[in-house]
Amino acid sequence: MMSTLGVAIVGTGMIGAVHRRAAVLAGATVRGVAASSPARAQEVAQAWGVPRGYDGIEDVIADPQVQVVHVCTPNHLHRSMAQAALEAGKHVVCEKPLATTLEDARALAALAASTGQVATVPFVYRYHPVVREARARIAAGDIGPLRLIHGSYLQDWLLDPASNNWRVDPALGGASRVFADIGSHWCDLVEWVGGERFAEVSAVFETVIAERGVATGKSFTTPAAGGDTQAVSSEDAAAAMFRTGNGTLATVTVSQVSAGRRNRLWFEIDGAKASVAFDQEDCERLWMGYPDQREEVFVRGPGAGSAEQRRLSVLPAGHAQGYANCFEAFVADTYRAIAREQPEGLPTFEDGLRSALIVDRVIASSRSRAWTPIA
Ligand code: SOE
Repeated sequence: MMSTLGVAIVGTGMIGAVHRRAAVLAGATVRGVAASSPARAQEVAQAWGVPRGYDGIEDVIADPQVQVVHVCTPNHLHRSMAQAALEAGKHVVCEKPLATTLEDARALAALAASTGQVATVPFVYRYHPVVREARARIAAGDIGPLRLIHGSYLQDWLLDPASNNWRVDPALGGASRVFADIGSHWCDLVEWVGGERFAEVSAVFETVIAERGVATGKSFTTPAAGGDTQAVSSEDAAAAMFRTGNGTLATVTVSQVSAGRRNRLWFEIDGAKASVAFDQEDCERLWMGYPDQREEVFVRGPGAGSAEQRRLSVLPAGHAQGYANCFEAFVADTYRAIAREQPEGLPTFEDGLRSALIVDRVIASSRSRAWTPIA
């Protein structure tokens, strides 16, 4: 009998725990965990009930029981950790952004391609069943040639000036914060769903909170106000206009300071025959609008729609699925690829590199204030 896949989780923040749950549900065995210190790794290993708390990445890659390394650390560590794991012959799931520079993303994608190991990046919003439905309908020509793409990705977890996080510090998060962190998801999704690639960009970055409370290491919680503060240099919000290779205009607003918007990734793709819209915070429904006063809402479920929509609908209609299911499907598909299957729409290091290129050009445009080619 084939033994189960052995995996290690590197990084124990919110997303490390999400990776761990998805790995377990996909049938893997979590062999151990690495954290910001050996003591913290031991603590989390105990809490998760996994055999090993690794001292660091060297310890992880030396473990022969580990076939897959999940890199869930702050962004500045992605390159070295993913590289070490690939060079040790492991498959890798690396959090986005794949790297904090285009050069590092290029090196990682080239290394992954040369090893032939599976290397994926969790652009997980591709795994909402109704997103797959939108993609299938657009590919089938249901909305006609694209006329306009628009949308936003808004959050509010950094609205409070007392809140802070490693993402805010360019040394740890990279030169772009909000665009690399969440604008990257929007671009990946819209290019993948709409089937057109952005060819040029004009972008503006805005830092609206100049000073923030000193980072505590605890994200997504409301911190106490009144402590020491530090200057902020990364952007809280951004606006970007793109033009695709086919000439379609796309616009997006991204923000982490928009009250009441917790994780509101929204896009609309308008075609010559119909428009299609998706809202991540209402992710069981896909809206379509027609010029003859008809509107349609497609509801997620295994009983209708495209093959991929049905495949990813693991619960009956009306039994809400969401973010965690997307992550679980993404990790399960990564493991299927390791078993030499070819799951549809699996985001790889090539997609991570594509995203790094877009982010690099968005940053360049925000600095030069000029339309900038994405090539
Ligand atoms: C924080 O902005 C965050 O957790 C991102 O890092 C994720 O990629 C996004 O899916 C949700 O928000």
